[in-house]
Amino acid sequence: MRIDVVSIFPAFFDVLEVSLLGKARGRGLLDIRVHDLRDWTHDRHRTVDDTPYGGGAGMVMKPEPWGEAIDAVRADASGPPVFVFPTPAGRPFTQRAARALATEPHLFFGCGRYEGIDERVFDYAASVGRVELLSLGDYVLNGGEVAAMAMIEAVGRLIPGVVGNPDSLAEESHEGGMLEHPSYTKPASWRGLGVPDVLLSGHHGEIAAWRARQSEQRTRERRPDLLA
Ligand code: 6GU
Repeated sequence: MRIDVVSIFPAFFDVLEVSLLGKARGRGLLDIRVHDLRDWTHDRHRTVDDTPYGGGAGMVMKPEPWGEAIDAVRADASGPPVFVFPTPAGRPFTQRAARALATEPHLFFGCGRYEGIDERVFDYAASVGRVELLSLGDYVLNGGEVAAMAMIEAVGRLIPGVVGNPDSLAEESHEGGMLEHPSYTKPASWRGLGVPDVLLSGHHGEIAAWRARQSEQRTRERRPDLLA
């Protein structure tokens, strides 16, 4: 998969060089290219924002650098990417959304700052490809960078070969519509705290049934919305 990221803070994405995704990049499974939006400005101050039409607080990102960024990435690719714009005004980014994006050969992440990006940028991107406005949740971050990082990690780990053992993907929270069961490892007693007997019993059927009950109970307590 190819991923192009456009941001005025490309350094946010330096950490994509470490851990599982860093390894996947080294192995050629992920081709991640991070770009500075200011490279597509032409004035001395490399301006990317301006005051909002209609008034109001804050600044809005100007459309021209974004248009050039979109065109430059398109010109350098075989087909149109899916354009993802992280924004608290987007549809919820869920595991289902991550699975859908993981099947795409090419994603473009546009990271906005300030009060947002001129709306015409989304209209223009939609005229040349598919556009997804996606939100991590009901709270506000200072810009799209941290949200894009979360989305890139959630999508990247679903690409075949990135996570070593594919079985570990199937059993996670949000893959079966429920939260994952609790996990334990050695020692069997730690600071006076034990491990549920059933996990030490060796009865695979009973273990599976216990885990299923734990998943359901935990989902009922913590995330009743998932069961509704
Ligand atoms: Cl995707 N962007 C920003 N700026 N804030 C957010 C978000 C995204 N998701 C939740 N809060």
